[in-house]
Amino acid sequence: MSKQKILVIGASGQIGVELTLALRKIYGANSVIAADLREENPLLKDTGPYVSIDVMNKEMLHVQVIRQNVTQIYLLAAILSATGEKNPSLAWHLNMQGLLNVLDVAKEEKLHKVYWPSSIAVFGPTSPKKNCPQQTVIEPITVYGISKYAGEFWCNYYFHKYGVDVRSLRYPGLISYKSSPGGGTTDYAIEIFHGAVAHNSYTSFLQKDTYLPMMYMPDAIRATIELMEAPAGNLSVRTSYNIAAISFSPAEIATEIKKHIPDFVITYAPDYRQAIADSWPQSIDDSVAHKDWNWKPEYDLTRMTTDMLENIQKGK
Ligand code: VAH
Repeated sequence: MSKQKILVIGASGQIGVELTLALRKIYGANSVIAADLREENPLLKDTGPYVSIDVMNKEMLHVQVIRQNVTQIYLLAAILSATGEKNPSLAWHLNMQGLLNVLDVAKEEKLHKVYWPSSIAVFGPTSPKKNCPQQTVIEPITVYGISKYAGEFWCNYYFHKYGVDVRSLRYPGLISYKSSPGGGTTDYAIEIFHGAVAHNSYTSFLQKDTYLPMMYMPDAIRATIELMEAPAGNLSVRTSYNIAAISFSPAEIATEIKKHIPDFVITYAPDYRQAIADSWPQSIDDSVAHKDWNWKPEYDLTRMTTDMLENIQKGK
């Protein structure tokens, strides 16, 4: 395969940091350029090149792609569900124009591949709650979900009309300890671990029986890389693939944490994010991803909880 040069836009974010580090392990430090509008995340320091890029500035993006001989772009920059509801027009503009800028540059420079994440947030209250299928009624009620669903159709369009090999996953809520969550409705499932370690307690902004599809970050990173390395001919989905790992509620994850921290106490104070969570499915059918590129998760709730607590306690 010709030498790859990967540009990760949004590299300082929750997913971007871990994806950049994983890609550098595979392709070599100098083959993966980390880019963000924000400062370089400390976890990326001295691990490879870092450039400041505003994905909304298409001309600047195009110049960087040419100057750095970029062959692949991973676009992680986005405004997530909870933050998006506070500033709908900014969320729509950034999530949509950022993607269109990347797709246009990929078309014009004939890039090898593009990765862009969608989310289970595309589903809405009229989608099936359990084992929500790849294709079903999809009527998102958040700006984030609307922008992700619209983005899926743009990816499909650029693939079929211009041959841009853009690939996408509908991430569930992603849980990690390395960097802060990004302003999503599923952030409680990260905050709860830090609350448990710091002061044996956490107040959940979602009700105790709010089941949501979730995934541990190592599974999400592996899914992303496995999708990007799959033979193009195996891929039947060019909007975005459902992927799944675990579904749990705040009460269930609290019970799992109590196995490690017996006096951990959870309380509940639902806020505006409850309505967003209630609009999403509780579990996802990812049989198409399994069929097309053999997707299989490796972390369940028990294994994730153990790993999260061990690493957060180490970092204390
Ligand atoms: C959010 N973490 O909460 C994101 C994710 C399925 C949710 O897309 O907005």
